[in-house]
Amino acid sequence: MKLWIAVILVIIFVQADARKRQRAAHDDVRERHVSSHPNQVRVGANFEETMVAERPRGRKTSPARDGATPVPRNPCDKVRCKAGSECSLDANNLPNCVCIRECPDGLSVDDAVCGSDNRTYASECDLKRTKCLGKAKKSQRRKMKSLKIRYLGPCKTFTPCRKKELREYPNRMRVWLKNIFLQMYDTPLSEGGLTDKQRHYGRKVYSERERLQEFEQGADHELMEKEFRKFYHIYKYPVHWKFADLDRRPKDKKLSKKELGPLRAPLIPMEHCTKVFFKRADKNRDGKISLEEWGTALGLEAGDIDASLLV
Ligand SMILES: [Ca+2]
Repeated sequence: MKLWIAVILVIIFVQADARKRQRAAHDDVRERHVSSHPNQVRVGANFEETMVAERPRGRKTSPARDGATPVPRNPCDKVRCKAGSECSLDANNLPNCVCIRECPDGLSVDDAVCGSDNRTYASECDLKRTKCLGKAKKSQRRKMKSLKIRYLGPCKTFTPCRKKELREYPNRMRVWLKNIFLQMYDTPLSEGGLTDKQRHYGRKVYSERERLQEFEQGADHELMEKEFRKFYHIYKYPVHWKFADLDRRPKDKKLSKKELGPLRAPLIPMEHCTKVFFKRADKNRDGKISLEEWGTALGLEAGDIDASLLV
């Protein structure tokens, strides 16, 4: 009897051991199958679920955090379109530059610009969009190619520039340049402020700022002239700084009409002598303002016009 009990116990043990080995072998095979596809994490029974859980291999998608579906990168992200156009995806999901479909609305009169065609546009975007659409039409292409911003604000009729006003113009311009320079001095470089070199060259303008008189619109010309003579060497640097700031493409110590654009655009509606001033400044009539012409028009002595200050 005891012998039979012993035999039965041995059989049960052997069967249990065999089942255990079988399970272990099966798990091992499953594990090896999964690990042979290192980019796959099994999360479900069907193919779709497995693919969703696939780890990102490249940088085509944003990483899936918290198990969320990765967001594919927009093909337009790295496309830069010309002014007046924007990137759009075609039927094949390929990026294309097309004319801006809609400019922001609900703008104020301050956003309006006057175009070189003497038409008022609701915004800079509106002008550039019109130019883009016009260039696409053969009949308008030529005309539209030259369309640009003449000045900021709605188009208006200017009274003629009188001789006296033109004579006083450099004084107002110098004060304006000095004020912009001081504003930039306090602005961080990351927000368009000055470089260390520019701050170094203009440190005297900044340290003496409290001594410089502020002039309201319509200030007496004689007073402004007197102030300029008294602080001549302070006013000298902002004149050079602005020239260097505008002289960008190409950096050739000459200001083309295009380079002068960012200065003229806000100045023209405020100062109706701006156009005549720049025309007169161009002594040799080559359509560009050299550093000498710029400095002379703004009242600097020939010996004080210094290219080494163009930083
Ligand atoms: Ca230039």
